[in-house]
Amino acid sequence: MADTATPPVIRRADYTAPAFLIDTVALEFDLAPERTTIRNTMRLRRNPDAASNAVRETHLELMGEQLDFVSAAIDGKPHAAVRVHEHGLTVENVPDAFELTLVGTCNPAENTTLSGLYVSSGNFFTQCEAEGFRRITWFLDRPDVMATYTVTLRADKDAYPVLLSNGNLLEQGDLPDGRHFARWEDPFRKPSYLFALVAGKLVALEERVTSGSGKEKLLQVWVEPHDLDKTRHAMDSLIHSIRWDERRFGLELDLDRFMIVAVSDFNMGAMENKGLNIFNTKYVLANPETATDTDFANIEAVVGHEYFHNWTGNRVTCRDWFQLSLKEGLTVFRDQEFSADMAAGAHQQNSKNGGDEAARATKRIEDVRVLRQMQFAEDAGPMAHPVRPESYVEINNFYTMTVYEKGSEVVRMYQTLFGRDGFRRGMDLYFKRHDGHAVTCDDFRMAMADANGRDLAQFERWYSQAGTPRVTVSTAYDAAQRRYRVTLKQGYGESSQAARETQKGPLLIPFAIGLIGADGKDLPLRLEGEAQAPAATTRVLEFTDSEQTFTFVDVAEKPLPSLLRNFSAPVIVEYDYSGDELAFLLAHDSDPFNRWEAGQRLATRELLTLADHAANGKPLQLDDAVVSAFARVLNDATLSPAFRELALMLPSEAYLAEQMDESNPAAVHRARQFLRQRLANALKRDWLAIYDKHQTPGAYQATPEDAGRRGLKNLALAYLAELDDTSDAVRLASAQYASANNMTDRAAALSALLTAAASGTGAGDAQHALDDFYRRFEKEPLVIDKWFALQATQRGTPQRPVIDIVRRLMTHPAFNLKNPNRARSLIFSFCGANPAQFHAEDGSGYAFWAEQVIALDALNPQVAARLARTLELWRRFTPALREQMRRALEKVTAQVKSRDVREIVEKALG
Ligand code: B3K
Ligand code: ZN
Repeated sequence: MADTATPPVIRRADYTAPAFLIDTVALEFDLAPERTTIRNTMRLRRNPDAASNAVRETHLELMGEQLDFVSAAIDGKPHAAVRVHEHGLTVENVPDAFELTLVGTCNPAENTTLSGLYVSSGNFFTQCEAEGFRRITWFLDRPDVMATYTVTLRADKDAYPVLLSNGNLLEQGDLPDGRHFARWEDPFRKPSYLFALVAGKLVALEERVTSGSGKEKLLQVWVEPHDLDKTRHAMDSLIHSIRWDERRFGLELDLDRFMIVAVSDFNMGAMENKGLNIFNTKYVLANPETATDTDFANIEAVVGHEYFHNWTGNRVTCRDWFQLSLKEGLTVFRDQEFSADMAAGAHQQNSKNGGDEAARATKRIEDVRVLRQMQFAEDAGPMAHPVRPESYVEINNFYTMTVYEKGSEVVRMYQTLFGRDGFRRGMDLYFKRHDGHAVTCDDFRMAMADANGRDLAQFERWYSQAGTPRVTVSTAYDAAQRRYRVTLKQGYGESSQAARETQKGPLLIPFAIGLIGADGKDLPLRLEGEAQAPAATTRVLEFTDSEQTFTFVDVAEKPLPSLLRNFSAPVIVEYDYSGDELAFLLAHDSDPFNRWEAGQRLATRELLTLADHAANGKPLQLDDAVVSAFARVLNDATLSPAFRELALMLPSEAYLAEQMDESNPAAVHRARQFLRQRLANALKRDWLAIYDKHQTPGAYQATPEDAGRRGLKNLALAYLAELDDTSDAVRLASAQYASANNMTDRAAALSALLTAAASGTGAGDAQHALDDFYRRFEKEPLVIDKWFALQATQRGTPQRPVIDIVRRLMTHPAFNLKNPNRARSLIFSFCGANPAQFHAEDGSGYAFWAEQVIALDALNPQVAARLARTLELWRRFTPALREQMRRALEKVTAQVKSRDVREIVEKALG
């Protein structure tokens, strides 16, 4: 970790099969916080498929980090020809097939990286993906080496009453000196990154379910005893996930037991270890008092995601880490579909076929929002890479929006091209061919191609091409001929440096389109050469050339095109809509995604003009037509509250800044504030009415319907807090804060009070609520995270900049840099989610950022590298900010030690 030399670059093209294979692994742990001993007995043999030069090697190279060597034996006899080095261990003079026993120790108590074996709240946990197993024992720690594991855990019985590992429990019992043991066996071959153990004082919510084929399964959600009252939702989500995978993909749980364990110190969301998923508490624990609607939805999505990995990732895994999207893109797609089906009522007995399309669309909109805000930005910066990267320095830096979210869009395009049934045929063939193996993205593509009788050679470019494609659309209507020509061109924008460098030729883009008549209804879609128009009024055009024209015939009137319906491909569409046309689409498009999209285009266009004026000191003005277009949606009772909330939510400041020629966070903030205040003041009566109408009296329910009502109601409250006169907002928010029976309403009320306080009124009410919130939830770390985050993302005033508040909170007794959730709640929230304050002209935000990256680098390189990324788009900012950001990056570059952070800052400055 503390290399000073430039770390090596790992390249996809250099892949070679391993020289040896490992068939079985027997691990014995003597767990103790400061010194855990691991005895690892492996059966190895030469790999018949290894390259010929490897066949002659008489030594074995194993990876290992931060381990102390104790002893080695081959076939039970001590073996002296062993050399331990910084990156692992070399065993000389090995036979063709043998049993190797290695004994070593590690120090879990001192392990602040949260990779490998570590201690959290006095309990033991592991995290092995991507390369943490080598911090537990020496191994061929690469995903194409798959073995079956038997694990024996020994520990003090009082301190560690629960001992868990992957698979099935074989036996457990007492040992002398107050110790006990448990022995686990995982019958499935797996790569080392899926190994896990947990030991400590934990309790479980248990449930037994019968799988599709009639086998009984034990499900457990393990938590610390005081959290048992927050496990029901995770358990329900797990049961729904199991049912959904059986129904939609015919995939059953393959173990007798499936465990989820929650831990409060965790680098990411959760981990799909075979049969023993380990989760950040944030994605397990929920009850109405402590968790918001968003938390409930996220828990369902993450529980689903990790469960779905059991087939897409575990049964079929990745040959090497360049193939990461093989499991991640596919599993994100699966969790998105699961959540969409759940929102559409798939879990209810009387669910209609396919469920409610509008509910599915809201989920789609939320996912696309994230993709465009985060992945498009990644693609425009120095970390841009294809879904299947070509090289990396530190693999943990490549668990990215591109690999996950764009990867999911790439998988979704197969379904868009072949339909649900065709996609299912491809999945079935994929498992038939590759179950139990470590494979590549090409293998998945070939399964989709072969199952559907298609040549998908061109589709490969989606995996190898970096950058966000741009599709430029032009149209022409010939009234006399009743023909409508749609011409599509594909290319890359100015900012897409990476794309221009790697350009491989045109992509196969499934481009969904509809045509809308003057009455707002869809027109029939008959393409030239077709005998008649198909029944569907959305068509997926297969756009495969750099430029292509599609001619619709029999078009009775000049249509308005609805382009890229349901966001059928991860591209930017450029088309010169007028403001009136966008308002029309916002009011009428039959594709709910594109209705929302029209509103976003309208708002973005308006906001960018306002930002430009703000940057150049010109007065800000707004066209009333924009306000009335939004007012119509807000008051359209045929639309679900959830949809109206999304439609009235303006594009984020970060997204808008990224659309400017030179990102100017202060100007964007002023522009967005101006529009919010205009919408607040002009629609005050509507907001008040919406607020009243969307109350959810009675017991809290985390249903999509109730969550939608709360979402719209709380959006109304947030707009009311923007009024010139905030007295209504302060009154409503104070009352809501005091009477709330759930965290969604309480946190929204607190946030509205903070907003109102920033404009000068109700500062006392805000402070009172903040103090009350802390006292009330002092014992709930996840809620205290919200308390920090709300303060870090608040608006701030010239007299009270948020950086001062953040610096003060860094010294709060509840702050702890070693806990990733806490670091994220305060530091990441400020640096990543409060652009106007973070990018303060005096550079105070950047100085703070540099300090925190350096401090985290010494504790936890993975978390530090994530924080380091918040400055990567520095070149795109105004000259004054750019210069200060460069200096902060240089300061960090000079001081950091981990290859994680170095890869990020060096690429940024590169
Ligand atoms: N596979 C893990 C992520 C591991 C990240 C390692 N740095 C969780 C997930 O995607 O399901
Ligand atoms: Zn995943």
